[in-house]
Amino acid sequence: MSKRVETWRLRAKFAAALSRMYGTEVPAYTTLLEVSAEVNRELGGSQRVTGERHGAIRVGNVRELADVADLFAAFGMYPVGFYDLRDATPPVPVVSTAFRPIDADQLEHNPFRVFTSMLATADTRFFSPELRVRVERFLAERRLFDPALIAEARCIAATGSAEPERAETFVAEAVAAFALSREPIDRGWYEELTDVSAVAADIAGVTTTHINHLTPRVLDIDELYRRMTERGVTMTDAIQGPPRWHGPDVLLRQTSFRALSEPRRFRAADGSVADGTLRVRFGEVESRGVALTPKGRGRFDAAMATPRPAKVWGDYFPASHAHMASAGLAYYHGGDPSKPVVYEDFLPASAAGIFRSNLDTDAQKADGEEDRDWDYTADWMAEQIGHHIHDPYELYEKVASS
Ligand code: OOG
Ligand code: NI
Repeated sequence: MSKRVETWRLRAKFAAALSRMYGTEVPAYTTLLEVSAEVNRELGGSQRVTGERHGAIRVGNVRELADVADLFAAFGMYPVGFYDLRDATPPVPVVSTAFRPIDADQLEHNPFRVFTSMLATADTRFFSPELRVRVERFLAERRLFDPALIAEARCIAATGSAEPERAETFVAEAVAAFALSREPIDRGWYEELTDVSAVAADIAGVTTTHINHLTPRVLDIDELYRRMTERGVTMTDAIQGPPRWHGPDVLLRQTSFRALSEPRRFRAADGSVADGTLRVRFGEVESRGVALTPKGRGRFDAAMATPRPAKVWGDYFPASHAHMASAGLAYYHGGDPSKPVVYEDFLPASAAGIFRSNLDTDAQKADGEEDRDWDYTADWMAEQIGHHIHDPYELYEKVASS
């Protein structure tokens, strides 16, 4: 009998196959991969860093999110953290989690992660009760994933491995679920949602989901920014997250560029179908630093809240890992300051910035509706999708002590 394929191998295949698909869909992504690999090579990047990616997807409701959770569990990716992007300025009408491996050895094998957002249709600031009903009906009628694919994912997750004969097709079918669709888009519906929020249109204006971006990790994001600009790719104006400085890099720094318009087909009210374009996807690159403890994160948030974080960074953070460790600001493997624990998660303010960098318009609040539906919480989401949502700090504690 041939050997079963473990979840981490499935995850590595899934990440690689998504990357190949996205490269054919968004050519600028290939340029980004080339430049990132070049920078990493020059800086002696490890195997893990060069193959590392995160993706982003967006879904419409908890049923779809539950399917995503079941599907990703087959790849050893579990929901970690809860991000409420409605809190951002300006707000984005989604709540999110990130699916990723959670154990140190699994992260070492392949750390692929997917930031996954769900449309907050219950938030009356964005959706009038009448529009909410129509959006929810539209979402209830579509099916993002073949039930057979989800059933198979559940089996794989339960056993922790797949039959070798099925592994390739399982991965291929999972990847296909995130391809950009050629289905005609109902123009009137898409435009109505765009008036509320471009994100709402991207999520609920179409009958499928798609990879929104795939992001390589680079060791020097400032250098990458320079080289992409040299190649004529216009990056969005800023690098999101903490400033560059001479001390240890913390958490996550990211930057993005807008993808070009992509051809899509639209159906008009009279039923006729015509070619058009949409500009919803983009390129992004990230560099990752050390994971901060709650105490370190408190300092981070305070520094980021100042008008010029770069100017005051040294008032908030010591300039060496040894001092970071002794002050209890960051996680280190076995407490050894030469072994920082990599930050594996995301930053809500940056995530909202990434969403925004890609939109022509911000979300419009519904007139006179200042009420907010507070029901979206991590516990609520966990219960709805039937999966525990891990607390990132607990995971870092565990990784640091293992
Ligand atoms: C997700 C944006 C968040 C990141 O890297 O912070 C994100 C999205 O645009 O769907 O991917
Ligand atoms: Ni991203």
